Amino acid sequence: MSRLMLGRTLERVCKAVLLLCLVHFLIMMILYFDVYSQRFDIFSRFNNGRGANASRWPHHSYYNYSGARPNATFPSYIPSSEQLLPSGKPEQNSTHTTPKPIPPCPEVPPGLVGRLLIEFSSLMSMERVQRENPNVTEGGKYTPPDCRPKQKVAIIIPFRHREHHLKYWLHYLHPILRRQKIDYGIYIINQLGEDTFNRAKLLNVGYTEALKDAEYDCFIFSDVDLIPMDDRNLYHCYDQPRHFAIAMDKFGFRLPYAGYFGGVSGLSKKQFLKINGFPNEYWGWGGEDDDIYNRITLNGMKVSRPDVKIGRYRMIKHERDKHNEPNPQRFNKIQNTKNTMRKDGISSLMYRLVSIKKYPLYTNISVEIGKPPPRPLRG
Ligand code: BGN
Repeated sequence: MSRLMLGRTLERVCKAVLLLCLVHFLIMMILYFDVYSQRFDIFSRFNNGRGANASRWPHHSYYNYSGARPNATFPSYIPSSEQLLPSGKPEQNSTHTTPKPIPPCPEVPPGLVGRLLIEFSSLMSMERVQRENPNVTEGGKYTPPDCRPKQKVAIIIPFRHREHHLKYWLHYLHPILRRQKIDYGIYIINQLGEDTFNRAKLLNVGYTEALKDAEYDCFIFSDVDLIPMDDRNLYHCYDQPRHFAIAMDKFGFRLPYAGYFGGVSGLSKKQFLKINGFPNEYWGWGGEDDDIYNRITLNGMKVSRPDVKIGRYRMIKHERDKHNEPNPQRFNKIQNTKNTMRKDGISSLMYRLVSIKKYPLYTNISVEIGKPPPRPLRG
């Protein structure tokens, strides 16, 4: 009898041990496949479009979003922390957990540092600036990888013979814009030939050409020699046309006059079209920014500005440019904005596009914009 009891007990113990083994085996299998699938996924991210095995792994949509591309100058096979962040788009062909959607970018970006030390004495080379900004993609574009910005911003720089300034501008601005979580593209609008410079017409060209390239909704117009001294001066568009460069070193860090709108300004597409863009007929230095200011106020808008402590700028010192002499007609012209703005502007813009070159840190658009009309003979 007791033997029978012992036998049954032993049988039960054996069954229990067997069951435990089975459960243990099942848990091991689940864990094994889970870890394996994660490794599979990470591995595919390492190889996306780059390694010899790239085509074997599925393409993940977030690569398109972050703008990374084959042949990009990222260190090979080492994904940056930014690249490994999930995108807002669901991954196709994925059999496991869906990635977290990308949140909208915060109103105040968390990584800003405030006041910046800006100097132009250290040697600057384009290679150095390229090395410092590996996440900027071809044509000078960048999209934050970890949040969704509300606006897409085109930064337009009128240009002629200022390569030295451009290096500093790119050196300082790319990291600032990245910290500000701006989705942006940089467009250098290069006036070909040696005829009189026309800043506002080049800005109109920049607006037009940037829109052919991507669906921008905000346009920031910046001189190449102006560097913001505070990264809290956020380069996006506002409810009203924005004047950013309100406190330049050359004006003693003050606004030179109440209606000043020069240096760096920004308008949304809607604001820009409301004023028929900028005037095309200001040849040479001065007045075009005042005309733009007039257009803004005449169309019922007013200029918005940052705090004077934040809107500080350093200007890179330089000689006055050749072929950009003060325009003697500017005094008369700014009195007439009301009569000229409907016919002279983005609606009447004419130019010849000569080339578009995409460099690692900017897009260079070279154009012929003509020359000033002959002055009427006196008498
Ligand atoms: C103003 C210029 C602006 C220039 C600022 C700062 C004119 C128009 C006639 C009064 N305006 O005087 O274009 O940005 O100085 O340099 O010259």
